[in-house]
Amino acid sequence: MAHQEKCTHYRACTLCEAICGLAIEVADNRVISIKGDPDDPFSKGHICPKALALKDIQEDPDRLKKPVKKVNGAWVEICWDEAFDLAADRLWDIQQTHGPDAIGVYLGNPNVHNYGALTHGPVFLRLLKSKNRFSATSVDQLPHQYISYVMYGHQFLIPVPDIDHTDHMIIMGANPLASNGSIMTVPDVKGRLDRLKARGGQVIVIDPRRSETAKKATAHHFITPGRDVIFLLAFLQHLLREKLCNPAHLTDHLENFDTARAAVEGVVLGDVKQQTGIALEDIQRMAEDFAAAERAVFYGRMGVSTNPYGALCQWLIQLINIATGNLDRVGGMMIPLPAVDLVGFQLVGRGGRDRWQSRVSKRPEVCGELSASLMAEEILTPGAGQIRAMLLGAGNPILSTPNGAQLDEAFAGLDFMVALDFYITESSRHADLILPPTAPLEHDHYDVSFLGLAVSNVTRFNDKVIDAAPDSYDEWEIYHELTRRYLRKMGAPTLPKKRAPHRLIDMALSNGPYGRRRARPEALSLRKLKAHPHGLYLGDLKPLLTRRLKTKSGKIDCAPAAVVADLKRLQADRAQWQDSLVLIGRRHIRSNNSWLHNSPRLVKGKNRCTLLIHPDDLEKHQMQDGQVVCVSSRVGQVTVTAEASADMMPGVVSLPHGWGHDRSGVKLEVARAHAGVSVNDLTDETRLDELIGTVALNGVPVELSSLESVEEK
Ligand SMILES: Nc1nc2c(c(=O)[nH]1)N[C@H]1C(S)=C(S)[C@@H](COP(=O)(O)OP(=O)(O)OC[C@H]3O[C@@H](n4cnc5c(=O)[nH]c(N)nc54)[C@H](O)[C@@H]3O)O[C@H]1N2
Ligand SMILES: Nc1nc2c(c(=O)[nH]1)N[C@H]1C(S)=C(S)[C@@H](COP(=O)(O)OP(=O)(O)OC[C@H]3O[C@@H](n4cnc5c(=O)[nH]c(N)nc54)[C@H](O)[C@@H]3O)O[C@H]1N2
Ligand code: SF4
Ligand SMILES: [Mo]
Repeated sequence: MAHQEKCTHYRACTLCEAICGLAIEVADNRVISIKGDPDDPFSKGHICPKALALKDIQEDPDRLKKPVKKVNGAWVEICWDEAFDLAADRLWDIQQTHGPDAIGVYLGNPNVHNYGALTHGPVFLRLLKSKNRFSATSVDQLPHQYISYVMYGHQFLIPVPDIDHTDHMIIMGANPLASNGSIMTVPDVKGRLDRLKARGGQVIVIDPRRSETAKKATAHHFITPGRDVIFLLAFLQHLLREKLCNPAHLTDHLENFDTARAAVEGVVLGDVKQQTGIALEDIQRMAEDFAAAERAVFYGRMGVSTNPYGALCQWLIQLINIATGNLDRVGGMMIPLPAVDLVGFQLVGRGGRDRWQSRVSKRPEVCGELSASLMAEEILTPGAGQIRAMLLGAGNPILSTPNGAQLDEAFAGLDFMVALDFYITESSRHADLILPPTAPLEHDHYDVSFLGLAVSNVTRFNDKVIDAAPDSYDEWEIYHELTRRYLRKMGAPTLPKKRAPHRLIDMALSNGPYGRRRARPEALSLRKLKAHPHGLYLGDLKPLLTRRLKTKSGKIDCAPAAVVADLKRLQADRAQWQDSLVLIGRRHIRSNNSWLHNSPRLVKGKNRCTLLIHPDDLEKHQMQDGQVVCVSSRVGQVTVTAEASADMMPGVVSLPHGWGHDRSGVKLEVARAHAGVSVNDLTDETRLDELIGTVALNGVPVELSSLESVEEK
């Protein structure tokens, strides 16, 4: 092959929500180097260690490039044509025999980072007409979507912190210094928090662990896991009772504010310190400081989302921002206006709840899907409508959803599974057929999801960086082929033509808020974006939520009936609350959920899959730092090294998720050598936010024992 000159491609990173711009040097179709792109107007050169793993994924010998089919327990490469036919035939036959719901679908996190999956996946999934749809949403951001649906009228009208202009930020249950931000697309959060503090602002972190973010903050308070709802009620009650409320510009746009006030004030809190670990006076002082700040924002994420009261928490957080006039205001919580405007262009549904129920335990659908916690019972419980086959799209639910061991058993008994994945993982190893899409750098990219959650209005389109091997399929092409073959089975008279996702983006850009139809002659188009591969800055966030509300009344519903009613559940639960040792999760800057542990450069160094525990708790259990201990919960047990850490709240232990790569049949050589254990072998599929089915991944009651005492039993 003739030697090619080195050239630099500019490309957004798709490995987390921060979507940093990268400058990737390539020669001979190989990545030479990956650096931050200083000319990206949003990320300005920021990069984290994970971005370099894009090269490892590209060159990973374990990455599948051709479809594989399981024959007598062994994987055999087959051609794409045979693979598409096999998938369509099997799914079709199963639906013909057992009905549409016999196929379950689970969609994982990388779908939202891959625009081809978003444009073409839903077309195929609609054909399946299965009510058994699951995704990572119910182990993640579902409370945000649901609360936006009930209060603002659309699941994707999700406000984000205007971090660059605020003077006062409370961060509850998020660790953006490790995660790089979530439901807040914010490259270089560290730099932004530094600037916030440099302008005299306050950053207050509420977290059961003195996290990396807590260490950067001006103040940190330990909170007992799962008790944030009490903190938030105490905070809001103080604002309401001390007349610290002033919704200001929002006043004419609110409905049911007095109902919300009565509901919140009606909760008798009892001993707040005993329930939350934080003194009532401290919470009240925080409320006063928040109300007094010129521009303030209250932000809550994973720790309060994956919590038994996640929806209540997100509702109260919105109310705090509303009551202090900080919603839809510079320096507060604001709505981005993305160039591809899913909400305005009606490209996705508004959301909903309880339009159907799960078969076995009759739990409600929320925002178009069922809780991932129900997957195993829907597979394992016989009867009409039982799931017999699964379509797994970019997900690894055995490591990422609760009671992974039970799901492992359930997947093993399926009649058929097809997985869209380029790895043979803990989950896809159960497939009969794996369809591997191109790797992240091998397809073009427009960030349909995260530009809509960005702390500035920005946009960028990037071409692929590396040419995939001939006869490779992008995610959208896989879905397109599946759609065609399924339609053929259905006897459809015409089949859809191939329409690449970039063409849909071009159309959406033209019709969007910066498009040809609105803003001539400066209009955005795909052509213009292609000419600006570093991305284009479209301006700071502006107040516009009140004009975009999609509720029937056109106002913000401050007291959605189902949410207010859920306070009763909280009241009933409180009587049963016990103080036991509880388990929470954590993320590390060099991890990415379950699927980057095959990158040698990311897993090197000291073992990170350890149980963090306060030294006093170690002593209480007569254990030592570095000892291998047994952690057990209602659903299972794992053995793991204990690591003493004064950063933990006493009574709380922490284990990261996404590990546990030693299951038989996993084809991830590097990950197997750094297997760790899966925290989701401990998380409990029955611990849910009962209102919407989000899994309470945090605050799981656990017991500790030393290995010797386990062996004696
Ligand atoms: N205990 C606990 N559990 C958690 C969490 C927690 O904090 N604690 N976090 C939860 C959260 S927030 C999330 S988002 C979930 C994530 O859970 P999942 O989405 O189920 O799992 P991932 O680990 O992201 O695995 C993604 C899979 O997609 C594959 N993949 C990567 N890119 C692509 C692509 O472009 N196309 C296709 N087809 N496949 C691809 C990878 O190889 C991998 O197998 O985990 C959740 N689970
Ligand atoms: N490096 C890295 N970055 C990632 C990911 C990754 O796996 N690795 N995953 C990405 C994904 S999919 C997501 S959704 C985002 C998530 O990003 P974040 O929302 O920032 O999530 P975490 O980093 O898990 O931080 C959650 C924090 O909540 C705390 N916490 C646990 N339980 C409670 C509780 O009951 N109350 C309170 N107040 N706090 C609690 C934990 O100690 C932890 O510090 O990160 C994304 N970015
Ligand atoms: S912070 Fe996220 S988007 Fe930025 S380089 Fe790291 S992984 Fe990529
Ligand atoms: Mo997530």
